[in-house]
Amino acid sequence: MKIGVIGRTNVGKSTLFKALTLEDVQIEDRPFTTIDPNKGIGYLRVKCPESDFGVKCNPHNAPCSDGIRSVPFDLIDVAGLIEGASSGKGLGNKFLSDAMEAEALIEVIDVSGKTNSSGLQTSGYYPGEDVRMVESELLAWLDSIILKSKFRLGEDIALIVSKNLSGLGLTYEKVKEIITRLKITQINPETAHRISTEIIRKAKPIVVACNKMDSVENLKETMDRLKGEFSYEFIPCSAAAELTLKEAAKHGFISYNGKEFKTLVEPNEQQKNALSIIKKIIDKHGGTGVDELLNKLVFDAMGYKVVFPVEDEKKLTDGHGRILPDAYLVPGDYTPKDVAGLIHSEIADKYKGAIDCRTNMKMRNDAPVSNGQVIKIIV
Ligand SMILES: Nc1nc2c(ncn2[C@@H]2O[C@H](COP(=O)(O)OP(=O)(O)OP(=O)(O)O)[C@@H](O)[C@H]2O)c(=O)[nH]1
Ligand SMILES: [Mg+2]
Repeated sequence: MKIGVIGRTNVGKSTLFKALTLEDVQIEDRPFTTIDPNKGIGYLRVKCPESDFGVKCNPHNAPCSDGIRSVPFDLIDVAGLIEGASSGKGLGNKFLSDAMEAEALIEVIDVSGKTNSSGLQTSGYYPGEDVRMVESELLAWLDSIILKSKFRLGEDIALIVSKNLSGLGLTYEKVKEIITRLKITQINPETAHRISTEIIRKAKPIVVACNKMDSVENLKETMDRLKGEFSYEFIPCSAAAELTLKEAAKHGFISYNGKEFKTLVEPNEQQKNALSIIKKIIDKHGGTGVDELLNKLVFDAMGYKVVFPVEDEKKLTDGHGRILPDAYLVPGDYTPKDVAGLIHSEIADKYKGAIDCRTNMKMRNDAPVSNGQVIKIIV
């Protein structure tokens, strides 16, 4: 599963990317710091089923700390968008195809209003302007791709359009469904725009990260205005606070479970100040907002689930004796056989059924797996 990070320049996209991946990427207070895309593995925190079974897990693909599993997914952070990108301004929009390969997008805005439309410092800027701009640039970019679809009378429009959009992870079936529903029989600027709008609204879930919430006084006012004006999900967050906590935890100074942190080593004065500022932010907002952002996107908007496949349904181990070794993010309609295919195509070929390890009952082969399910594939 892949998520793309997009947004106006200098709003904190790379900071969020770094907070989720801990990759060493460039972060600076100036426009267009990122030029080439940053790609890495991000982690989503979910409850480990170990306590439900009274065992201690021995993770392989998804590390566990204090009963919280960090489940991996692909993440890509791209260059900043500015007005007119679709007609070549700034860094243009070629990098958008990298981000739009992702199944879903996090759009970052600076909710503090301290970054203007050129990515420079200001005050009182309304970030809804960015939401509007990003949407119109995405639409203009999609329109231009769809308008490249040349077909003769009688040809399947969906087939031609979906070929042009194939890099965006949109299947023929999805494009066909959109074109049929919108009753589109020809491609022109007006129909192309209707298809683009439908893709942005329905086929590519977007959640807006209202970043830099640590640096804003009128958060509620801005959030209310954004929610009143747009139909996106808006989540306040502080990527910088999340990054500081993740790095401190990585170096063993603190333990951090996504909600609260505990100091493990006596901090120096500078660290003490930084942690006390972050504690105030966390106490005020109930966290850094980053977990909530990911949960909203992955579970609510994308409808994904986490599954824990095992080989031995009694010991909950894999072939190497590791307890609850893996956690996978899967689309909501995945059946046990689809999960088998994720582990290995050979396992899918030999698939004979699956067992729900909580109930010890055989699972239905045609029903989707449930979120948090521990399953044994019978081969
Ligand atoms: N106060 C505050 N500052 C932040 C936060 N996140 C990022 N910043 C700052 O915002 C500036 C830009 O951060 P980047 O992550 O480089 O932003 P970007 O969107 O990737 O920028 P470009 O790649 O240039 O488009 C840096 O000075 C960050 O330290 C946050 O949560 N709070
Ligand atoms: Mg960047």
